[in-house]
Amino acid sequence: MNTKNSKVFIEDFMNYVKSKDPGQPEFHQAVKEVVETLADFLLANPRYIHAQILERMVEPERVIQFRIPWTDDRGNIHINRGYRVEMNSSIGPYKGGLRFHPTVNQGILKFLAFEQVLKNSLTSLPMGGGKGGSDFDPKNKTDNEVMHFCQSFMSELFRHIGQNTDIPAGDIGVGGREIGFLFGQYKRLRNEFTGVLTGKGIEWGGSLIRPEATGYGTVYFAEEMLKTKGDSIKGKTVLISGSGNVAQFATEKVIELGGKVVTLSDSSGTIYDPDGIDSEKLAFIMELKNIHRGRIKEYADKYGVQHLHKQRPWNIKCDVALPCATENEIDKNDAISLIKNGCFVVAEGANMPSNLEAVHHFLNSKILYGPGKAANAGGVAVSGLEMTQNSMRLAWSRNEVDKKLHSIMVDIHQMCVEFGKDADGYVNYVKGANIGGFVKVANSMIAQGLV
Ligand code: NDP
Ligand code: 2IT
Repeated sequence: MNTKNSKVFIEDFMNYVKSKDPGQPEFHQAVKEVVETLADFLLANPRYIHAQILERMVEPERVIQFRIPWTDDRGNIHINRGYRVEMNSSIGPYKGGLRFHPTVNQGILKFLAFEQVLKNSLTSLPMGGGKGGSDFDPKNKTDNEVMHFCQSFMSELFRHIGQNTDIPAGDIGVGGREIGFLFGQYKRLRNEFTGVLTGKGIEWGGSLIRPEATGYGTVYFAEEMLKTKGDSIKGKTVLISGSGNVAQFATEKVIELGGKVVTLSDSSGTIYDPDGIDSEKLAFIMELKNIHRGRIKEYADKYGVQHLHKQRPWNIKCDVALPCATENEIDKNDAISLIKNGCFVVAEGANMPSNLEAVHHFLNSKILYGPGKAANAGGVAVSGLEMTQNSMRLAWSRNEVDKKLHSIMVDIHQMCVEFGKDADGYVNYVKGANIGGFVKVANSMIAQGLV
């Protein structure tokens, strides 16, 4: 196999992956992005090919699928499907979020778990990779219904997880409220209080800065990328998509660093505020989204700005784009439009928000492009720090955790530069993140034998 050139290598490997699981396009996409940038490295380091590391890495160590029956407030019975993909435990226990969204299926969770393995490795903390969730839609459900669903979900999941085995956290549709209900049920079933979940409330074992960590980390990463050009976020016009956990705290950090965020969005559309979202307006959004669970359009109504119905932010002029909503929210046309309008930094708060054509366009245009597995690793990194604090039965101050988060993001950026610098000096952060994340996992797999 190592005599083949990389194009053939990539094609052969993708045929292998697709023939095994033909119905999982998002998983194929995530694997392809990695294999495209790893091929030359693997061909130059054939021991990874001989050990079939890639073939092993695309095969989850375990996939759990289960039934989740629950009743709504009117007494109607609903059946959802739950999953946990335990992808790779070579450098630590499985670690990764839970997503509650109607689009969740095994292929989506495999893409997320595959990304998570490399991302967690990049953090330098001892965490393997996993991802789980359900096709349950938390929209328009009462707190009581969400609690009953979470209790039913955990009534099966609890037997598969544990503080040294698999430690879930939040993702789309799973925030502080859901983690609370899930933790309560785990504790009740196991009769033990452990750090089995991260993103816990601050009064019961959570870490300061965990809610902020993904958004802050993404902006720290963008700031590091800008530094390589002697530049900074200060004074930059920034587009952000989404208006959930990651988007909110990315906005907060951009404001703090002197940038101007002009958009946020949800699945119904985008608000465009040319004057910029300031701290007061952000507080309104946080209350709207986290307490009233309303739609972003209400911001447009309140502040008299445009709501672009069913549109994404990417046609608006900016310097920096931070996609923080969901996968494949930037296609090739969006990428072209972004660059045409002057955007020269893209840092991904979301997982795989750019499709492959968009990624190729960013790289070919030689802009600063930070892929999700590097740029959004701050969330899981602080989850790792939450696990450390739980093990020590201690809690660190806000400043201490934030400093550690910042230094982890600086280190990840540095690793991307080390492994991703092309001959012409351009830093291909995709290549850097993929090789940087891969090596430790691959070496550990070889050291641990065929398991
Ligand atoms: P939230 O559920 O808090 O917010 C998600 C936001 O994205 C909402 O505004 C939502 O709008 C929007 N969104 C979700 N799906 C779609 C869709 N199909 N089309 C358009 N908009 C959509 O999730 P998070 O902020 O936690 O997660 C956002 C992204 O960041 C995800 O890709 C996640 O995997 C990633 N991520 C999250 C981390 C974390 O710590 N939470 C860590 C690393 C990455 P609506 O309400 O209308 O659905
Ligand atoms: O995609 C991600 O990194 C997350 N959703 C966070 C995972 C975690 O375990 O904190």
